[in-house]
Amino acid sequence: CKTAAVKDTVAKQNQPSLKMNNPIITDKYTADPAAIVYKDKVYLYAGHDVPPKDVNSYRMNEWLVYSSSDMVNWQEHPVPLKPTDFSWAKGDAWAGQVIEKNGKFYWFVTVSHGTIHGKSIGIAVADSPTGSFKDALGKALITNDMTTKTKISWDDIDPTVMVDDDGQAYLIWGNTVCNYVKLKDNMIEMDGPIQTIDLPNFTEAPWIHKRKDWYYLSYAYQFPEKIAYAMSKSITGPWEYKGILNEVAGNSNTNHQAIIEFKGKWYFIYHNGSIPTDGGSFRRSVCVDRLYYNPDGTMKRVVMTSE
Ligand code: FUB
Repeated sequence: CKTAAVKDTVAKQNQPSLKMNNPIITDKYTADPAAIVYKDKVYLYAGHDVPPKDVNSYRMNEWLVYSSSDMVNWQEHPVPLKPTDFSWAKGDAWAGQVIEKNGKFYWFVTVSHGTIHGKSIGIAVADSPTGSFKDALGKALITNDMTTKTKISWDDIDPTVMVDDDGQAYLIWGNTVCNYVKLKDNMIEMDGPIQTIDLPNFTEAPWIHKRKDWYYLSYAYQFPEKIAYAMSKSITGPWEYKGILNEVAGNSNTNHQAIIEFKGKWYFIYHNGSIPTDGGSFRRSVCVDRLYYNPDGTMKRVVMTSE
């Protein structure tokens, strides 16, 4: 069969493969992974899916943090942040990303705003990658009334952040429309107008990373979500679409990726709904698989451990 042959070819290209024991966390449902490498460890941040039995909608009341020295054994740390740590928010621990700058850890997160319609992006800060994190700004950085292009309540979600080689920080986020804005040196204020990036079938979950002299902008594509990506020589574009990086991950309509290099290897961190009994779109689980590049800098399609 043609599909099997293609999969076999991709698997061979991606050798040697590592047994990752996916999903990597099985005692809790974890979603929307983000990760950073700091001092020989990986810190993994995730939302905690906790819908009551028979409820099929997002219920996420806190974020979780784990660390690992080998990408296989993960240590859970105390809960580092909750939406209730933002006095202006009313709940919903949706996706975010932590970035380190000058010894401070800034966590850009999605929450529901208490008084402004829809989702907002807030920032928490800590002196350690495991927290505890505190509201850095005392208000939301991005609110739905700043970007009302699609009129949906969840169009300002899923922040990803990068500090470019010249020290300029950028925030990228969105659902349906992908937005970006420069950040001031203090990391907690915008520095210029909000602009948009045109990406085919952009749904949500942008993740920015750099390897050699290429910038990569991966994102959730269509729905149910695959992960696709574009490449550019500049973080401000122009972006060239490069195709699908990851197929729909088992039993979950959403996918959400983080891409990191750790000890010379690249990893694709994502979620699926693969825990037997009640795993699914609202009870998700973080997984890790290896990521490989082609000589021209494009990324090979990720072979999920479950394939
Ligand atoms: O977990 C809530 C939302 O589902 C995230 O913000 C999206 O990326 C999708 O994973």
